[in-house]
Amino acid sequence: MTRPAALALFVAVSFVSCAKPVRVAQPGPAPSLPAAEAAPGARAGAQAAPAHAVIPIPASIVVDPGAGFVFTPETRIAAPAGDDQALWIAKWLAAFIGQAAGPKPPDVLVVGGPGGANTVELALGGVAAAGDEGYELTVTPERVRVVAGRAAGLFYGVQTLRQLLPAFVEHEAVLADQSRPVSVPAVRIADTPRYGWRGAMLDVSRHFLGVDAVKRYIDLMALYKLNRLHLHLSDDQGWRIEIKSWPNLAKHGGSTQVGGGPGGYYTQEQYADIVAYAQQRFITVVPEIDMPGHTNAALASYPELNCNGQAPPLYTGIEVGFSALCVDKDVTYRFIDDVVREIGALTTGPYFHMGGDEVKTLNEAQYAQFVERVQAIVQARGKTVVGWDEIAAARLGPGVIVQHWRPENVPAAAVAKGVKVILSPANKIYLDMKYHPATILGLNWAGYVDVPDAYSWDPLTMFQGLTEAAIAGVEAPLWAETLAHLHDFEQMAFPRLAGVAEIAWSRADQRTWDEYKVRLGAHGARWTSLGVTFYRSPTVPWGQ
Ligand code: TNX
Repeated sequence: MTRPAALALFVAVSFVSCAKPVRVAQPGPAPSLPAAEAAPGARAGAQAAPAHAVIPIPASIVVDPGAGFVFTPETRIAAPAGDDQALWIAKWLAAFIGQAAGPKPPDVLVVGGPGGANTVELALGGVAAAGDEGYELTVTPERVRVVAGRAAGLFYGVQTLRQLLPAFVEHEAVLADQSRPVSVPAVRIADTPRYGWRGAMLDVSRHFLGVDAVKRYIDLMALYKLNRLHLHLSDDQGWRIEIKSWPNLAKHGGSTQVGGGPGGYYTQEQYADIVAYAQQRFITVVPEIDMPGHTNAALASYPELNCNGQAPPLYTGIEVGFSALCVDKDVTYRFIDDVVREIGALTTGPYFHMGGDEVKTLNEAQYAQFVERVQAIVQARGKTVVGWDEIAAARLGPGVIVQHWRPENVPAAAVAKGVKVILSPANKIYLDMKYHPATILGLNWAGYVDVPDAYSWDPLTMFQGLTEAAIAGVEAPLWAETLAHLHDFEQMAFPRLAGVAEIAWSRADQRTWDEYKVRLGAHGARWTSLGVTFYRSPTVPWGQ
């Protein structure tokens, strides 16, 4: 694995990385499904049309080859009385169908009991598919029924229904005179996720992405039942969120980006709007302020955060590891407390990501003390600490979550401390890694990661010494040194992000690349309808 000089620099000398190279457990071939339990798609030959193309594959799905449900202009969507989230989901579905099946979107009704014939019924109640996010979806010629214990499950059931609908419905501007049969196959699905943390990270620091672009990514995450959006809000090249008590962070620190472009930042109102937009789609925003390293933008904005009292110039290159807050000054901790307080108050979710990666200018004791002090600040502000795997070198309290990114590092130190881990192995799901040597965008320090490589691994066997209970889940970071526009981000995320979602949601014994690639191929048409830029990897049999 070669890391380009600019980025390799620090990982190689990092005092927080493991001293000895440790063998990484190689994932074996994924077990194939026993014939009796095989999902219908699994029986299709590699190039044959799958019986369904739902991603992530549900825990249990039976497709009935008989007649399915057909939306007509009279089809109604019924929501249970007294639940605002369920009503919002029903309206979302009506807007999604739009004019695809008739002259106007389906009517939404609020009902006390069953919705009747020609209805898509959303119901809250006890279902066999347990948990906060599970659901059951039944489609017959008479009606569609989604039942879940909680609203999140209804939302996921509706996303599954969405994927069973023809791809043309995804077009935003389907007009009534273009309508055509909108049918769903008859199915019985009972579904529940493997992991509670199913994440994607956007690096909006190296290149800034505006609010609409972030919302677009949120929408695409929702299609695949991802539920954590980690926003990397600060780095050497840019500070991207307004902090009212330290205004120069955004004003000066946010004024540029890699390559010297104009940068940008979210006002507090805009950030709160992103948080609310994500929350409606059952996605929790995880804000990251990376520290003590990756802080040049902050150091450039406030001289007092530097040990020598002098602000460095803004930085627009892609080196890492050269900057650090002055960890011996009290003002540093007042600064951090203000930042955690303001961002924490705007963030409805429980998490605060403190970064902690790639620091080369501090010694081990300084680093560990810093992590412990910040941990206390974050906890005092009522938030759960998340940090990159380097933080496992410090004393961590219960409830801390460690995000594993370095393929050569094993999570043993973190697991021994009783914390949970998020798996983001760079050689598998760093979405900024090039697909192959001719890929224009991206980096290659962790290797080339084509679509089968990103899919064909299992969280439990990826690293030595992990137990299922220690794994909070899986997250795919998208670093943006080389990505200037949303379509660049999309080109690197798709198709790989869909596979990440399946790794995080579906059981290992349900997954094989040969079966998955056929379902994945069917999503090309959906992405085309949505206008998503994606890489047409020759490893995937793309449908029409
Ligand atoms: C490593 S992952 C980094 C980032 C870079 C990325 C590029 C991590 C915690 N640090 O600063 O952007 O590699 O792939």
